[in-house]
Formats: sequence, C-alpha cells, structure tokens
Amino acid sequence: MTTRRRFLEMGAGGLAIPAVSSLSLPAWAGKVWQPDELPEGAVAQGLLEALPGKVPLIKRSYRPPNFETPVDYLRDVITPNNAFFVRYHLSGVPTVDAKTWRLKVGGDAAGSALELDFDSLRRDFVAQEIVAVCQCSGNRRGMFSPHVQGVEWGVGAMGNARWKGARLRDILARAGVKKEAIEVAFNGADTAPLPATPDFVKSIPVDIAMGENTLVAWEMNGKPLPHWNGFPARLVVPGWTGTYWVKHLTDVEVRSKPLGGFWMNPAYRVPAGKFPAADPFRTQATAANTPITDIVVNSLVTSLRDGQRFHAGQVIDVAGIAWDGGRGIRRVDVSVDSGRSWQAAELGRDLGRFSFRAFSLKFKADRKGPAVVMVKATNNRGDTQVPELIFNPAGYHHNVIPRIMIEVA
Ligand SMILES: Nc1nc2c(c(=O)[nH]1)N[C@H]1C(S)=C(S)[C@@H](COP(=O)(O)O)O[C@H]1N2
Ligand SMILES: [Mo]
Repeated sequence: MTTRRRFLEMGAGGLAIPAVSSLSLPAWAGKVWQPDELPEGAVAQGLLEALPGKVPLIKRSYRPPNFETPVDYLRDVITPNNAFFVRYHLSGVPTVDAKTWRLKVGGDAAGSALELDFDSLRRDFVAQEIVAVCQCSGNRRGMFSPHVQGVEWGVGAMGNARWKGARLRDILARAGVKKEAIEVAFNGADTAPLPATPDFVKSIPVDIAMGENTLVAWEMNGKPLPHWNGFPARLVVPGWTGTYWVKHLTDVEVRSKPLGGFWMNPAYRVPAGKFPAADPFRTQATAANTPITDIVVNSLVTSLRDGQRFHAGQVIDVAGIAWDGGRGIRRVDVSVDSGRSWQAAELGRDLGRFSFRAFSLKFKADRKGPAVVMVKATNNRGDTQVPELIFNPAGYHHNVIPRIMIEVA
C-alpha cells in the first residue's frame, strides 16, 4: 500500500490556533492536513475550521457537522473539550435551553412514566465519574482499502474525557423496569431537516443500560457539556462505540421489543462472525449481521510522522495512546525493525479500563537508512490489533497494526 502524508499550504492564510497545554503551536497550524497511512486519494483534504467554542478541527462535512480532532490534541490522555470531535447525522443541531429541557422516561416495559428537569437530574441521583473513550464506529474509515462509503474519517473521530452524571440504572429504577424489558432506547433533541430522513434513535441491551458504568452525563472534564457534544445531557456508554452515546438526550424508552428504524438496521451493523470478541447484542442480531457494540483494542502513535527524518544516534520516542472496549490495556509492544523483534513499551498512568492509556518506548537510532516502526496493543483478555484489515462494508473497527516509515540519516 502506498502510504504518505501530505501537508499543503492553505490559501486562506493563517488560522488562529489557541495554545494547548503542554504543546507549542501545533505543526498543522495553517495547513491542510491529511491523516497518516492513507491509500493514495482515499480522503479528500480535511480543512481546519473552527465551530463556535471549538479550536479549529478537521472538517469532514459542514451540514451535518462532522469535525475530527487533529492528532496533536490526542497526545494528552484527556482530550480537551474545545478540541473534542463532533459528529452528527442530522443537520438540525438543536440549541437546548437547560431551563426548559426535560428528560422523559417511559416505554411499554417501564413501570411508570417519569419526567426530570436539569436540576432534579443533578440533585436527585448520586453523581458518578468515569473516564471513557468516545470513539465513532467509523473512525479511520478513510483508511479503508478498498474504499467504503461514509464520512471519511482519519484517526481523530475519538476522544477521551472524564464524564460526570447520574447512573442510568438509578433513573430507570425510579421509573421501574419490568421483567419483559429487553432494550432501552434513546432519542435526542436533534431533528431531520426533511421528513424523509429518519430521526436518530438508538437502543442498547437492557443489561448494558442497567450496568454500573452507563451514565446520563452533564459534565465533561469538570465543565458543562459543550453544545456540540450534547448539552445539557448525553448518554455515556463506556466501552461501546460513539453511536450509542446519544447527545441532547430527551427521551428514554424501556422496551419489550427490539427497536427498529434506519439507525439500528441497516446502519451501524457488522457482518456476523467477523468480530467474534465483540459484546453480543442478541435482541438485534440477524443471521447476516449484528449491531456494532464494543470498541476493538487499538493504539495511535502521536509522536512520529510517516516519513519523519532523524539523525543517527538520536533517541526516538515512539509514544502515543492505547485503548479498548473496557478490558483495559495489558501491554503495548513496539517494533522498530518491521516486526522482526518487539519490545514492551512503558505504560502511563491508569485512569481506568475505559480510558486512553499513554505508552512510550525510547530507542537510539544507530542504524542508518529507512526503518519501519510498528505498534501493537493488547488488552487484558489477550485481544490484539490485527495485522490485516478486517474488511466490512460500513468501514468500522479499523485497528490494523500501523507501519510508520522513518528515515535515519
Ligand atoms: N443526538 C445525537 N446524538 C449522537 C449522534 C447524533 O447524530 N445525534 N451521533 C452519535 C455518534 S455516531 C457519535 S460517534 C457520537 C459522537 O459524539 P461527539 O459528537 O460528542 O464527539 O455521538 C453520538 N450521539
Ligand atoms: Mo459515530
């Protein structure tokens, strides 16, 4: 596969890039950016553009807003709110007033109907905090070969934050959950501009909904949720891909029957049997396919660029982040000789099993010439990143071991 990275000067002149803590002006400032390791021509250039309240992010589409986080902001294990990626399916992004916002809980398998305002959500339940990765199912879709349809994400359709909210199970307990409940469905305040476009409604299995980690969150990294990330409250489903993390949450429905609708089927499905390590979603599975569920084990090198040059004798840091769907990262192995030998990287602070985990391996570049750096994360169940892409038509679960070309001169 031809790999390359392109930096093109942007015609429109420099962008004002606010400084990020511990980083100097990012290398991509004022540039058109393309993620590493893209098959030639796979992704249209991503222009940096700032949504209100956000630093310039990589624009994949404007209506609906789909903006990814530049790699430089993923060096820190906690992603800053103003650099956190933004993903919407419908262009009617709502501006929600916390004073008039209500969360309605009901459904045929709920004991009774319930309505909460923002104050009661924050006051009447024990607040929980959890650090968890929100990763779009289609993160890295733009790196799929052969090419697949959908938003052409590079590597930044993900972020890691400390979420604070009420346990969904405590809210559901208040309404009551009947024995026949099989799924819990979620709707947000966003709407489709045309009646023909289906509303974005998602469900999760009742055991995930009742799990101790699933939250209705109102805070992200100690601040109110940013508008673009679901103000005033969103669902947080640690371990599961971003599609279930419904933003601007308004309706929770406890169901005795599987949820239908476009966004459950055919959207967000993977072929049956292709990802056998994944959490099952039994009430939605068919013989052909099953909804995407938990995040596969993965890593991102943030310290090196494809094609980067070094001097002989220089110490090179292969550093980045690793994560998975909640088993936790056991080890990250690094190879600097095209996979012939591997060394265990040092792992950073453990912020919990749903969080990004930093890794670093320093080596001295004493052999001149090109070298291929590879990184492979392994979780506590022994799942590892894959050597070859597991192709699926929607472009999900890209966790291929990277091959980063560097040059020692
Ligand atoms: N209301 C609403 N919630 C939503 C979506 C949406 O389109 N509307 N998209 C989902 C998808 S597919 C992802 S990946 C995450 C992205 O979260 P973020 O925009 O906060 O980064 O939001 C999820 N929640
Ligand atoms: Mo997504």
